[in-house]
Amino acid sequence: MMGIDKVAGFGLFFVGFFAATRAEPVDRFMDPLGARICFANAGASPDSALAAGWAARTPTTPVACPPVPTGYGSLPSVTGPGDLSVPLALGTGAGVGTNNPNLCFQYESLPAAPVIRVVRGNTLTVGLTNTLLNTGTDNTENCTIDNYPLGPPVSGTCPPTEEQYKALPGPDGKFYPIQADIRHLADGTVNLHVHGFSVSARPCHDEVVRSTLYAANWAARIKPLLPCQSAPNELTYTYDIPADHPEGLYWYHAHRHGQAFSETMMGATGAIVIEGEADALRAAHGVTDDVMVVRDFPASYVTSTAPRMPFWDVVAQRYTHERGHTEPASPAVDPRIDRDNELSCKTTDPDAGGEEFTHVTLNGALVQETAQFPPPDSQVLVKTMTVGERQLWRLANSTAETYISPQLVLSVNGTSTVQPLVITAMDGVPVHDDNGNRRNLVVDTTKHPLLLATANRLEFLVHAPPAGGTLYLDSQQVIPGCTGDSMPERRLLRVVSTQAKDGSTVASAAPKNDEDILAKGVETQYVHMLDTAPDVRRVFAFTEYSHPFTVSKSIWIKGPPANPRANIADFYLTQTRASDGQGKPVSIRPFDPHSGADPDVIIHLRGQKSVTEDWIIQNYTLQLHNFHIHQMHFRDMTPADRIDGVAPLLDTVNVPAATRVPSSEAGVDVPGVPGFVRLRLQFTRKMVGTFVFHCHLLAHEDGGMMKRIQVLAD
Ligand SMILES: [Cu+2]
Repeated sequence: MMGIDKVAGFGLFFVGFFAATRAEPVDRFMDPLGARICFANAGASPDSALAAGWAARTPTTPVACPPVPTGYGSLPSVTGPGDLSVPLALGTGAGVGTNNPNLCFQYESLPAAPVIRVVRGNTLTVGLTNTLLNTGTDNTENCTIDNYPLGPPVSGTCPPTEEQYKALPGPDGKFYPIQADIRHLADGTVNLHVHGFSVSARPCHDEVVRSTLYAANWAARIKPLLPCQSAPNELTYTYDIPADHPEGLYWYHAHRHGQAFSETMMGATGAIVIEGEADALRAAHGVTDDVMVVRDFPASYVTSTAPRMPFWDVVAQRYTHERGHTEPASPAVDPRIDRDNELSCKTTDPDAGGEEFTHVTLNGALVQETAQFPPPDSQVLVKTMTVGERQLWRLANSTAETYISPQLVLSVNGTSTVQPLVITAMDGVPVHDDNGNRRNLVVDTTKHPLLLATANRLEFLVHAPPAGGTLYLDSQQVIPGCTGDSMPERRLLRVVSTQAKDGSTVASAAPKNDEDILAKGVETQYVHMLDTAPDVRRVFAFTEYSHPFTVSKSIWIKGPPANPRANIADFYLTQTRASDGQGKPVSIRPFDPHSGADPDVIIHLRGQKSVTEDWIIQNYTLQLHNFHIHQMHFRDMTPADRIDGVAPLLDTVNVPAATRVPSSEAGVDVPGVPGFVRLRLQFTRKMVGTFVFHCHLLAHEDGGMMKRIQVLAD
């Protein structure tokens, strides 16, 4: 039966958030015996000589992040024609709002994390140095997520109240910023993921489970360092970018399991542009680009007008309900899903979500929100273009937890019209038809709203408004489902035009759909993907169970938790069925990076060039999740996701929520038919290795909604 105590009411915010960061005893390599790893600095290191030398070293002062910009500005770039080497330091500073500690990837004295621009076919080397200082007792590990108290203090060696985590700087005078309302393992370790890159998953390349850069004052035990680490807080990543790698916008961010959410939300992100012939063609036509990075942070750090009441939006609703269950091929409900213990909603809870948890920044500057939409122009970030100018806008959703639904609105003489988006690339891949020929995709966002999940990128061509007119970049309201967070409309940017040198006040007519700057490149690696029959079919399930249920049944927590909490959820991703027999019963065991267990999916190439698989990802919950897999792009074959006939090639895709149906209990709604997407993936020899796939709402990922996949050449 569905107990009323499991209902998310006031607790919508907690359901989506606190629950997520709580689940996993993170770093079992430190303490293989279990969840509590709050120990003092004791014991021999696997590499004790190194650790001793390291402990004797006086850590340098953390790199200081540049001040937060007060207005919109283009991001600085690091670029070069061939192989590119980019030394980055992870530093800390003040974010927007009050007492909002930030992280940043700093390159020399640039005013923001650099846009790394590298031409495909070259090698990108990122030498990362972690300058954060850990302020835990004896500079060892702070408490695990599981011991962060939401209620009464937890006894033991861990700090008994969360007040201790708010102290800035730390009691030893050193500074490791801990975001007060984000509960996480705060030991200052970090690593790096290049999102969307089709490169090696081996350590020293794009590997995220084993790779660790410790805090600069780390004096406790360490794992043996990788060959590309000259010190525990340094790691040099090498990315060999294939000559046929899709050209477009990518991004880098912190991916340390248990801290990815916090560190990404605190700003440990940046953009990467992989350049190719399209850039040269645009440059020849005088078309520049502007990289726009959206980040998010907890709304509690800014004083804004009261959160706006969510309202129903028929268009955005499509993303949660209509899409999934009107699809005739909707997969059946897996009989092993525990329908009695799924997270539920009150019937009065809106599908628009609960409290507004995050606010956003654009290229580091705060996006103001006001009680009424739209806000007055004076409160909107402003950018200037020249009359007649065309630009490629490269928009990255680099948030940890926030959806963006971009829309362009042109206002001339008091009349506003939504402009079609002329899209050149999605998730870094130029748009192309099923035969591999490039095209631009013209999308009317009033009819087909685009929903950028955390990590999605969109590249589109923008014409400057005529003199006296204003162009706005908005984010439409997003309906995440009744256990999600509220995502209201946001006005991200307004554009005004300065007069052109020739005095003209209107743009000269551009060729239809900007096809004059459409490169003739062919996406060779994806041409035969759609007409290749899949070798294996798999089904995966996103599930959320109420915390008391999973705690009592889970095998990953020893005994009852010290601090049981009711209104929270646990997050899971399970392979439920597979035509090669790898399907398993639905898991109530969250991802454990150090379990040493077999990968959840094993792909055997058996000497073939590639293996093609079809995956159905089901969402049994009452909120949007999304699916991301490392090292590759996949085809989104879901019929409803096709735009103008194109099945998008993505690295991250939204999975709509389950339908919401009344339960036998009055006043309680439960998940009905799961939402789903149908994906085609092609595994090739360059993917041989072990990597991960997960929900890219990073609180869910940290909370366990992640799995490991291994590609074998055998
Ligand atoms: Cu999720």
